[in-house]
Amino acid sequence: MAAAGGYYLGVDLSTQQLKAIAIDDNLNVIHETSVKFDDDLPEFGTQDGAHVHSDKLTVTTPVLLWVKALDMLLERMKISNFDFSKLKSLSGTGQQHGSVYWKEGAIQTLKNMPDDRSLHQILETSFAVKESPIWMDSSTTEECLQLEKSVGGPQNLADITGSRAYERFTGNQIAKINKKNPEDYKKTERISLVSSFVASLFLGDYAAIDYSDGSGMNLMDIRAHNWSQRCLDACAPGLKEKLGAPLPSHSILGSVSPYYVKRFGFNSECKVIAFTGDNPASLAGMQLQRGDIASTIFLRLGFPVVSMRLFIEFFSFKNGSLTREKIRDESASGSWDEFAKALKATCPGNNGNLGFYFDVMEITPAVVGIHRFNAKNCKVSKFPKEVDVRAVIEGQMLAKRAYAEKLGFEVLKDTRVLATGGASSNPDILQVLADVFNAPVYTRDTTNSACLGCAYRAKHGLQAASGQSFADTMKNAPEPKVAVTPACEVDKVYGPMLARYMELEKLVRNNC
Ligand code: 5FX
Repeated sequence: MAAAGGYYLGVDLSTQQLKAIAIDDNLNVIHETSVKFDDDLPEFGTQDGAHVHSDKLTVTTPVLLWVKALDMLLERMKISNFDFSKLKSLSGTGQQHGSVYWKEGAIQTLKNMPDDRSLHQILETSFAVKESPIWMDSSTTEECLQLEKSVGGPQNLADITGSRAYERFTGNQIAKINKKNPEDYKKTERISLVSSFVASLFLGDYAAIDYSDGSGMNLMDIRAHNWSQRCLDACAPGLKEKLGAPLPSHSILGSVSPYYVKRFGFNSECKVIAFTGDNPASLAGMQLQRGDIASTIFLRLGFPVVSMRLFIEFFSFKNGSLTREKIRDESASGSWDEFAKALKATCPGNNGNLGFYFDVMEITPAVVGIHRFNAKNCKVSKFPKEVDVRAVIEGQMLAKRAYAEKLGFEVLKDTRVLATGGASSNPDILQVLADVFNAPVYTRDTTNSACLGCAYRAKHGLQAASGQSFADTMKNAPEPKVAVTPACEVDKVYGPMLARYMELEKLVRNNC
């Protein structure tokens, strides 16, 4: 068990930024740093952390951007006098499904990193594929159909892996690379997920993929907790060796590479705990209890892995914060204050006006475009500005509730909605969330629950070795606080509106 007085680090490589949160032994946050890809690393020319290719379906991020971001993050921590020597362990998380292709020989480079050079300089030639496919990619429909066919249909694939084939899932992305760029695939000695890639950088060795993130690849037999040979064979040759064996999410992978000890003053005993996907990490950060709802993903604890995957599937929306920002720019002069004024100037239910704002192809429903309806259910091309603002927020919240209910979720008397992510610091948006769910919304001090969750997981990883559960580790953690409560009688508005939302969604789906 870890002695008192240590620090634990969580690292989160999300779509738009790399972030670190350190906590002390009492689980208090003692340090936060971030690197924003577009602003801090403009030389890579990303927009919102990604390159959207001309077909509008292929979405990638340069892998060296991620490497350089880690250099920058650690330098920033060093400049702010963060005491790396007190770190007992670290863990982390990454956007799910994205993949990194290590070139033949990269393992030797990783194991022998000279401390007088940046990671970016050391690893410049270590990747067979320079642009990593990420979760926003939807270019692999052909590969999905092929994979489902090879195992006897979508249901069979779901029985094995927990999900039907999805374009962004890693197996289909790997199949595309093998088909379109077979030379790159051949040159690849190891494939990491975004999460296990960052773990590898800290470890100075290839890090195992954890069971949880591995279940978002369309490749894992989720009951056997191992790769399904049928799925591997359907995607690309020799894949098992390139993936390495998956491990439980609390596994200690080893100590940090001597590179970090010499360059930043890490403790040589600092352990690297397996990294995982951002959605499972968020659950750890939010400390969900049975019956709670989390606002970025919706989950009731206590489900087996199959259902958990299904829940994450249903509650991953591509059109979230970026779509809200777009409407803020178009209808609220690019200002959150104006956006808040517009929300306050309109009433719950928006006088019957309702909108679907899918700036990019949504995951569920698979629809793109902006679809606005007036109170008579007639499609209109525009709303007045303040109506547009309320419509985008109500539409997003109604979608969350509608999909939660589809899976059997019921709002009970003691239901709490736990909000995380950027919008959780905006009380006016939270008010709509509370009203649509007719339940109080709770928030934590940090908006990044995935990163915080990994700082908690880092601590738990050390304690798990002596049999402690995650709940044991968390027993003295600060509780989330009530941020807003629902307005009176608001369920009378949103109850009927939810039914209308589902009807209109059907219409939009059929018309697209
Ligand atoms: C989950 O399946 C998703 O695709 C997204 O939530 C990504 O994990 C976002 F990073």
